Amino acid sequence: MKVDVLLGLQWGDEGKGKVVDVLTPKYNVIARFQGGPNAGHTLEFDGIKHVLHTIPSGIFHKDKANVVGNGVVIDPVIFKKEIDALVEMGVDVKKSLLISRKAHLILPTHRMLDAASEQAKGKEKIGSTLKGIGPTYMDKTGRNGLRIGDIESPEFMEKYEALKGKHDDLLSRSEFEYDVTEMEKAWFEGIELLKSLTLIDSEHFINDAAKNNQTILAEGAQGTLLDIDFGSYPFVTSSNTITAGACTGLGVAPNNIGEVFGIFKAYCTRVGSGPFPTELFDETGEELRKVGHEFGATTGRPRRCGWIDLPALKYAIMINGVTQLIMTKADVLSNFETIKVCTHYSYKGEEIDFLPYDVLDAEIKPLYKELKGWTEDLTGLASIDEIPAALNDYIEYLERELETPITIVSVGPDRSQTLMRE
Ligand code: 2SA
Ligand code: GDP
Ligand code: MG
Repeated sequence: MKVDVLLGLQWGDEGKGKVVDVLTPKYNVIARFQGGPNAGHTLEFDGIKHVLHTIPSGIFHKDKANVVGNGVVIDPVIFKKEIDALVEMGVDVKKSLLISRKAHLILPTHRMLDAASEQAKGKEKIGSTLKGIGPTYMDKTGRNGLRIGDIESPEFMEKYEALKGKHDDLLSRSEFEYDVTEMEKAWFEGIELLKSLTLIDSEHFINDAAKNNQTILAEGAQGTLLDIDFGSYPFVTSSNTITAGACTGLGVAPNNIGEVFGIFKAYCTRVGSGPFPTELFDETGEELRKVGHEFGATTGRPRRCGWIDLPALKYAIMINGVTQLIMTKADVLSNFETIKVCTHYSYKGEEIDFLPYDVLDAEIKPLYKELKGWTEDLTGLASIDEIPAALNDYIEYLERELETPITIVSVGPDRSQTLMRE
C-alpha cells in the first residue's frame, strides 16, 4: 500500500486540519512529517472548534494511529497542553499517539534565539511564529540537536545543559534579555509526560504498516510557498513542506508515495512577512479577512488576504506532483460580484507566468482575469449538484488551467460542510 500525502499549495492555512479530519475514516494511520507548534490546524465538529499544533488531525477518530514523524520538531510545553486538552475530551492518547524517537526537541532557549533573531532583523524580520522553529532545525542540520530518543538516555541532563550552554553563549553576544526559569519548569514537566507516551522508530512503523496493507495519510504543515528550498526564501519556514518532505520526514521511499492531495483556498492568504503578489490592501482584502476569519490559528495575527494566484499554484502542483486538488473556503467568496484570478505577472516590462527568483522585487504586478461571482450561501449545501452555476464555472476554469481535477470542495469549517466531486 502506498502513502498518500495532503499538503498546502499556498502560504499555509488552506484548511489542512479540517480536510485531514474529513478523510481520516478512509485511513488507518495519519502522520505529520514536518514543522512543529508553528502550525495551527483547525477542525470543527459537533459545534466545537479544535486547534492542533503538533498532533496529527486524525486524533479525534477512534482506532487510528496518529504518528508524529522524525521530521517534526516538538516543544514539550506546547505538546503537553495539547495532550492535556485531548485527554480531557476523552481521547486515549497513550493508545493512538505514536512519537518518533528521531523527532527533534525545541528547547526554551531555541524560542529565545528565535526572538533574538527576529529582533536583530528589525524591519526585515521573517514574521516567525516565535516558537523556536528556525533555531531548532538549525541545530538539527548543525548536528547539535536533542532528539526525543535522548530523553530515554541516562545522559539526557548533560546533553540538555550542553546545548542550553551553547545557546546562552550565543545569546550573550546579543542585546537580547531573557530568563527561561519558568519555561524550563514547564519544559521538564512536558519531558516527563513524553516519557509516559509511546515512542517508536516511526520509519519502521510506517513501512511495516504499508507492507501490511494499512492505509496511510501524511499531513503537511504550512504550505509549499513556505518551503525552505522552493518557497519565497528567506521568508519561509525551516522545513520541507512539500511531498519530498514526507519522504524524509517519515522515511517513505519516493516510489511509495501514492495520491498527492494539494489543498488551496478559493482565494489566497499569507501570515508573516514576504512577497505576496496578489495581496489586496483595499476593502476587498478587508472583507476577505472578515468573512474568512483570517487570523493566525497559533498566534492570532491577522492574515494578509488577496486573490488566487495561478502561476504560484501551477508551480506548487509541479513541485509536489499533485494528483488531486481540494478547494476550501468557497463559501467566503459568496457575495463578491466578480472574482479575480491572477493568470500572469507583469515583470520588468514582460508578461510571465512563473515566480521569478527575485520575487521580492516590487516590480512584480499581478494580471487578472475576471470571473462572475455568485450570491448564494453555500454553507448549508448537501451535495455538489446544488452549487451555483458561477461556482461550477470557477471550479471548471481552475481545473482546466491547473490541469488537475478538483475532487473536494469545502464550503464551511465544519466536518459536514464538505462536498465530494468524484
Ligand atoms: P516559523 O515560525 O519560523 O515557521 O515562521 C516562518 C514563516 O512561516 C510562516 N508560518 C506560517 N504561515 C501560516 N500558518 C502557520 N501557522 C499558524 C496558523 C500561523 C499563526 O495556522 O495560522 O498563527 O500565525 C505558519 N507557521 C509558520 C510564518 O508566518 C513565517 O512567515
Ligand atoms: P490549516 O493550517 O491548513 O489546517 O488551516 P487553519 O486551521 O490554520 O486555517 C483554516 C481556517 O479556515 C480554520 O479556521 C478553519 O476552521 C477554516 N476553514 C476550513 N475550511 C473552511 C471552509 O471551507 N470555509 C470556511 N468558511 N472556513 C473554513
Ligand atoms: Mg494553520
